[in-house]
Amino acid sequence: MFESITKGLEGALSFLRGQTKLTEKNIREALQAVRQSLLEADVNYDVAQSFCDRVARVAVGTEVLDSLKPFEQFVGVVHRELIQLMGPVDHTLNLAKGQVGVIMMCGLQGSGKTTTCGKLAKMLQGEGWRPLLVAADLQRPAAIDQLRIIGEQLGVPVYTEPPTSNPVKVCQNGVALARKQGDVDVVILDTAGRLHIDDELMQELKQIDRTVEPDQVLLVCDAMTGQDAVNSAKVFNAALELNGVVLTKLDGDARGGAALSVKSVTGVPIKYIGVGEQLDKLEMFHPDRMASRILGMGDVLTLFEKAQQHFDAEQMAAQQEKLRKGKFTLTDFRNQMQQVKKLGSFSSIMKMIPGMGRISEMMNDADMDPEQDLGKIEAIISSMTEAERENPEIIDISRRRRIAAGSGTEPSMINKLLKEFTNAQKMMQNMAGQSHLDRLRSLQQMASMGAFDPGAEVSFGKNRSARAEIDKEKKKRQRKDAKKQRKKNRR
Ligand SMILES: Nc1nc2c(ncn2[C@@H]2O[C@H](COP(=O)(O)OP(=O)(O)OP(=O)(O)O)[C@@H](O)[C@H]2O)c(=O)[nH]1
Ligand SMILES: [Mg+2]
Repeated sequence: MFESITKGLEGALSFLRGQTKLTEKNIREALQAVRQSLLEADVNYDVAQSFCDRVARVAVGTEVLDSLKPFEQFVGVVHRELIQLMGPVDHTLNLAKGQVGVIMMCGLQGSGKTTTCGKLAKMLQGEGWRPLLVAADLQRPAAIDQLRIIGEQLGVPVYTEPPTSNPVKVCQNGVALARKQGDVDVVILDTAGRLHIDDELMQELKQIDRTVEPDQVLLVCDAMTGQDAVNSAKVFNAALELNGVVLTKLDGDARGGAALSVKSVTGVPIKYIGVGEQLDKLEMFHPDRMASRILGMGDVLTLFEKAQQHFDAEQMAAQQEKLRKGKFTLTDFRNQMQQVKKLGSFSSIMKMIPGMGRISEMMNDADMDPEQDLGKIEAIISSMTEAERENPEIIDISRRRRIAAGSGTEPSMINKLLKEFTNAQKMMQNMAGQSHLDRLRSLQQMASMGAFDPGAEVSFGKNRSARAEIDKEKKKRQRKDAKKQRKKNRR
């Protein structure tokens, strides 16, 4: 998501790295590069222009803070203005318990309407609502079956009529049925798409809007189509007074043009974003988090929420307890790996951690495949007996050979894994013994090394490792503390 615009902005902003002061001249030069990278990302021309004008006004007028470098100060302004551009936050669907809310989905062909109907039903279901899906796309006979299958997957009812019926009638009948039966509190209408905006489609949608009076009309836009998505949003909004946009396929959108322009051009907020084909790949849109992602600053909040949704709380608590008692085994190691895997691919997780997006890219460039490595580790642990997982020290040469054969790896890899595991075990035991304050201090030290600054040159691998850097900091602090103590004792 947004790889190319992130790279473009990084390049544009790095111009300010070597500067000691923000001046009108260097701000102007940096902004020229920012504007160029926005246009390359397919951001609407007027939007890019007025964005840069605003950043210039704010940056020039900003008081120079001694504590911030010019680069940091400027990135701060760009971050805030990006949030302004995409915001404010608006996830409201105006549903109320005891009433039947109606959400109408519309959009061009293939934009992701039907899939998004399913994703939204799943999300609402998770929040305790009882959805009904209505198949009002009678253009393609297969569309009805597509929605029916999605409904079956989710255990959500789907209202259908034969393809010879009329879409307006289907919507009216579906909503009437929901009101009568009383076991549904939100109806989601899946309407037909067209290759291009045409009058017939608009008339059909307007008629549904007038007769059914949905509480929400949401436009589904394919982010990959950039400015075309924004232009179609303008036309749909003129005809239907949209309540919001769902921007789909952001997982494949490297440029970000639609995400950055849609609100500004149409005045309609982005409410949700689609980040994958599966039905759980719908997220609420947070302009601040999106701005952080675009600037390569990560998105820890989304990662945290995902973890809360996907992690098995009981299992985690049990593992914490084992950790505390110093009983962390290979079985726990595998369990944790499996839990983390539920969050998504390795590279998608890395991108959400500040400063890590780059590292993941570097791994890709170096042809490293963490996904494959993790798969191998899992295979190795699964090829061990229960006793071996609990007491890895019993793994001798012949056991090692057996495990390697069972997992399709080499005995040397088993050695490596056991060594890594012993290190991880030690580290975890240390962490478990640390107070909250100590853990915070470790984080602070990492931050001071630039680990959370997207542009900082964090040394890793070939140079001094992050661990050594932390140890050095720790020793320095200890020496300082000891000196203080000696001084105190002398008094
Ligand atoms: N990668 C990705 N693919 C998506 C996303 N949303 C939808 N798709 C895919 O886009 C294609 C079209 O999705 P549909 O839901 O059938 O689109 P539609 O708007 O209902 O299409 P019509 O009914 O033909 O107008 C499918 O292959 C979906 O799996 C998303 O957020 N990310
Ligand atoms: Mg469809």
